[in-house]
Amino acid sequence: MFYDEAIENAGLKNIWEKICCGDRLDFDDGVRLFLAENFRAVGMMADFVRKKMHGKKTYYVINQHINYSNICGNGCKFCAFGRSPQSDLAFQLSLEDISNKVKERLSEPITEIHIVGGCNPTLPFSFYLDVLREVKRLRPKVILKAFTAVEVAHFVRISGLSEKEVLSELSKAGLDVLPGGGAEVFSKRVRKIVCPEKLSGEDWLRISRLAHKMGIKSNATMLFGHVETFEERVDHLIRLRELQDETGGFICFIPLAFQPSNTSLSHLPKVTAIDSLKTIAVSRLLLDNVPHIKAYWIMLGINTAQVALHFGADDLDGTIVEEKIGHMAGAESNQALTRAELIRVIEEAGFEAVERNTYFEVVKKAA
Ligand code: V47
Repeated sequence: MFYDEAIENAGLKNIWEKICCGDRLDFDDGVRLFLAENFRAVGMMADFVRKKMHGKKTYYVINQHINYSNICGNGCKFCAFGRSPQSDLAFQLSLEDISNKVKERLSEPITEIHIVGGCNPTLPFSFYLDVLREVKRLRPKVILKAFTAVEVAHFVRISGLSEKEVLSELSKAGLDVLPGGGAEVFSKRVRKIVCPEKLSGEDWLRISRLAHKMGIKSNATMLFGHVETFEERVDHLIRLRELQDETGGFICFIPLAFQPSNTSLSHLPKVTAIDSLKTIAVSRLLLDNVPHIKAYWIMLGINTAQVALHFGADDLDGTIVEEKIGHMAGAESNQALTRAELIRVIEEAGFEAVERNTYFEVVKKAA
């Protein structure tokens, strides 16, 4: 078989044998995959696993992103979005602004609203609960994917409540799922360089664990292509896999390609397509217990995201509209795609486009 020969020539035969037997890959396998010169051989293995799990299905969601504020005290070096409260470019949406953003798109078949922002020291916890209640009032059926573990930790600080109480209040106000942001790379060394003020990797994992145990599912991300080593990427993936073994609460994993423009790390080169494709493939191969791998077209660009569907990814995220975090850091992709554009990109790549909701339940289309 062509697969066997290409993979054997790439020196990856024993990893391929493990994959074919359904055996779990270990840390060293992960590092070897990143170091492999033949990225196509790594991609073939990931494609094999992806096809076994999802066949020709590629998912997308009709969603809306709302960034409520860029005011943030964390000052992460990779971020072009956050601003101090004094900055001319600082913004803070009022409850009415957010309400209007939802109202403007009420006629669209949106199934997910993704709400995130900076850790704004001036807003009370009640604001976030009001946001959830208001959005659910306007769109009762929408799935609210809001506030990362970083924001949850911030709400704990400003409210004086415990993590469990904060999550419980958010859930009562309408929160359904936590988005995967803020995980960055769990390594202490990396966080000390790129986000020393942010919650630790252990804190991120603990809040995710707690959410899962309370019945709140979540996503997970990894921000790659800055100061981290391949070993640190593999460590990140294995720590996510361990938590997933324990809780089963992660729906989807999203490798985020670092966009350097307008950040304190703007001297770093842009992530290449090869590195992005390899990272997606290694993620698919190591995260054998996470059902979905997202090729987030905002950060990858739509062309690389399309190819990523052959490298282990089975999801493209969605229509989005008004993305700020990646675009302020120089992402060259569009701000939005229509459903027709997403379907075209998926079908042209040889896959079957399936509309999903946040939980990856298939959305029945109106006839
Ligand atoms: O947490 C910040 C990352 C994340 C940059 O859960 C950057 O479905 C690249 O988490 N270059 C926010 N990345 C985005 C995110 C996300 C997106 C789409 C779907 C989901 C989901 C989650 O973006 C941040 C941070 O890790 N980020 N700055 C940058 N310059």
